[in-house]
Formats: sequence, structure tokens, C-alpha cells
Amino acid sequence: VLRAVMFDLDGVITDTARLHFKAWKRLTDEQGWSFDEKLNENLKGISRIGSLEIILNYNKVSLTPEKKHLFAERKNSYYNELLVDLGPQDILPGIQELLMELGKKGVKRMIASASKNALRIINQLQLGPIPGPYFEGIVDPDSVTCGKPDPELFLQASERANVDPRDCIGIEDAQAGIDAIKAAGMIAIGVGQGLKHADKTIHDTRELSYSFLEKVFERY
Ligand code: G16
Ligand code: MG
Repeated sequence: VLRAVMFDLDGVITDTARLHFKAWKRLTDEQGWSFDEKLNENLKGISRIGSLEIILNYNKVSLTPEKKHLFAERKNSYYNELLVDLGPQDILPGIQELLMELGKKGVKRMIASASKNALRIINQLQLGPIPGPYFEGIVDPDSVTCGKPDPELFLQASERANVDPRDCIGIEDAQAGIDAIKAAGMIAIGVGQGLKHADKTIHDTRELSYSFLEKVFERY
């Protein structure tokens, strides 16, 4: 039976991908590195430092670990400036209703995000505290050695929820995330286009509901 749902944050609960894009764009413009929306797609679900490495590779730039750390920090300060205006109006449609419905049905709700800003974002969206009315738990990305597409983040989420991965659905907007969910042995729902290996793909978060998730779960 369906006992827990693992939520990705960026792209599923709120659309912060555009803010990540703006922050990376500011940094890369300053440095004269190329960066565009297409490359940004490859950064979805990837850690901050991993994202920087993808950008550096693309530009054939090599840096010392210290420099990398510095640039990653700078991107994060730009990103944090953009987060100031984020509020409940930025929760993607249908998500709050889904969270409430799952809570009533006794299905656990976990956050499985690669973002170190996840708690701040959840609080700004007024979906906190954790544990609280909307979420039972969250994985600390600092405690994860291998990021998405490795299953570790999702496996930690199921451990924390004390639920077998086979009784979980993961919801993701990134290919790395879908791959991570499948590697964890969970059912994967993809939000967006061109996602491979998802058990079900939707175009809009409005399509999500308890009965929809149950149907997807029963089918697999
Ligand atoms: C998110 C984004 C990624 C971002 C990563 C780390 O993951 O999709 O683009 O690079 O978090 O974010 P931060 O710099 O805030 O630690 P997710 O897993 O929520 O989609
Ligand atoms: Mg995401």
C-alpha cells in the first residue's frame, strides 16, 4: 500500500528553477562564462557544487577547490537575494491541497531535496515547521554522500519515514531525480516534459491528488 510520498522541492512544490537560473546567470556573466537555459536543465536536482562543476566543464575552465567553493558561495548569495520575495503565492497549484489530503489519509509526506536552502524555502512558503501539518520529515542534504541520480537521498527519506521504499511514490521534475527514485525502488511520477523512465508523467501539478497517486501506485 501507498504509505509515503517523497517530494522534490524545486520544480514540484515551487518553481525556484528560474531563480537558480538567474543566480547562475549573474555569476557566469560576471566571469564571462557561457550559460543558457539549455545548460540550466542539466543542473536540475544537482547539488550546488555539482552544478558549478557542470558549468566549468562546459566552459573548459578549471579551478582550485578553494575557488570553486568561493564561486558556489557567491551564487548562493545571489540566489538568496532572489528568495526574499518568495511566499505562499509561489506554491505550485494543487500542492497544498495534495499535502492536506495525504495527511488526512495517513500517508507520510517527506521532502527529498538536494537544496541546502530547502528549510528556508519551506518556511517562506508557510509549509513549515517540519515535522508539522504539511510534512513529517526532511532529509538534510549535508548528510548525503552521493546526490541524485544516486538513490541515497530517497532511501534516507524512506528510512526517516520508517516506510519500505516499495510503499513510496517519489515526485520529481528532473531526470537525475527520476533516476534516483527508480534506483531506490520507488514509483516515480515526473512533472514536466521529456522525462525518461518515470512510471507516470504529468504536465501540471494540478493533476496530483490522493486518488491519482493511488491509481498510479496500484498499477505498478
Ligand atoms: C535543487 C535544484 C538544483 C540546485 C540544488 C541545490 O534541487 O533543482 O538546481 O542546484 O537544489 O540547491 P542549493 O544551492 O539551494 O543547495 P531539488 O532536489 O529540490 O530539485
Ligand atoms: Mg527538482
